[in-house]
This record gives sequence, C-alpha cells and structure tokens, in this order.
Amino acid sequence: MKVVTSNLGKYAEYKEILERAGIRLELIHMSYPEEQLESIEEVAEHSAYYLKGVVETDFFIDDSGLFIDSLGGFPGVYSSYVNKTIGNSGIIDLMKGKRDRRAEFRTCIAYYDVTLHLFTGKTRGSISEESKGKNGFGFDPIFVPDGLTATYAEMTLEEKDSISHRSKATVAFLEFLKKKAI
Ligand code: ITT
Repeated sequence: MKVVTSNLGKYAEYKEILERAGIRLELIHMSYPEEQLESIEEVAEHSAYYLKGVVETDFFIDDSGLFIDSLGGFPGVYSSYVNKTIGNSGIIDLMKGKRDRRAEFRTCIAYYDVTLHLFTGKTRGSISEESKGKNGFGFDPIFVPDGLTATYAEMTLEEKDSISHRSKATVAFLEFLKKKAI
C-alpha cells in the first residue's frame, strides 16, 4: 500500500496501524496542491483525483484538520496554513479567556484503486490552556481528547493510535480492504 504525504508524523502513525494489520506501507514523500474547499472530504477527493494522474493507482492520502467549536470550526480546512503561520501559540492566544474550549480533530482518508473511496474519523476533545508534550506533530501539544487529561503530544504513538481521529478512519479503511480481499 502507498501513502502520499509530506508529513512524516502521519506516515509514522499509518505505518504503526497498517503494519500491525499485516499491510506493508510505502511512503511517497511529496506535497501536492490542496484546494481550499468547504470540507476535508472535498479537499481529499480533489487531491486524490489530481494525484491519480501522477502516482500509480492503489494509493491513499490523508486530509486532516482541527475544528474549534467557539471559533466556528476554525482552523478546519485552513489547518495546514494556520499551523505554519501562527502555530500552536497563536491558537492558544486566540483561545485566551474562552470558556468553551471544545474542539474536534477530523481525518479523511481518500483511497484510490480503480475508483475513489473515502473514510473519515473524528475525535472530540478540547484545546489545552498551554502547549504540553513533545511527541507527535502539528497540533498534538494543544489537543486533549475527551475523558483524558493528557494532550496527544504527551502520549506514546500507541496511546494516540488507540483513540485518534486518524486511527478511526484507518479502522474503517481496513474493514473495506478486508472485504475487498474476499
Ligand atoms: P499532507 O502532505 O499529507 O497534506 P499536511 O501536514 O499538509 O500533510 P493536512 O493538510 O492534512 O496535512 O494537515 C493540516 C494540519 O493539521 C497540518 O499542520 C498537520 O500538521 C495538522 N495535523 C494533521 N493531523 C494531525 C494530528 O493527528 N495531530 C496534530 N496535528 C495534525
């Protein structure tokens, strides 16, 4: 199986989950154009159709985003830009004084074989008061999943995989691959 991504943090998480399920993962380490569309599903679909002309078939991509309730879902589909520009400290500043800190992480996997298949995963949580933890990548130091007190960045890869938005999308993807193989 091939994954196309510029993000080695994502690759590490997929490698862990897929190889545990007996699927060897190959990295195509490249970035690709991402349209600023309404939802991560639309972005993933658009990017996968672009990549099918570039990469041989049987690949998947992952479009993810952090959606903060009190900011109307921001940064959402703008997550990559926001991460590169204001970063986690910028989000913490935007959230200063806000009582409602609820947020959701979403991942959409777009898998292209002869046609396109989408699988989504969501994990609810909240934005921490400060950045905590050194593991993971991106917004991991500021996201605390519901029912826990640690941020994603304070967890091991296995702990994050047991509850993350990405692992939920991957479980649905694996179910599909299992049925496809029958
Ligand atoms: P691609 O090449 O796969 O597109 P990307 O880093 O641009 O890599 P996205 O657009 O899907 O990926 O991600 C939007 C932003 O959200 C980006 O800054 C990521 O670092 C961040 N992000 C995605 N998944 C995350 C996760 O599980 N934990 C923390 N941050 C995450």
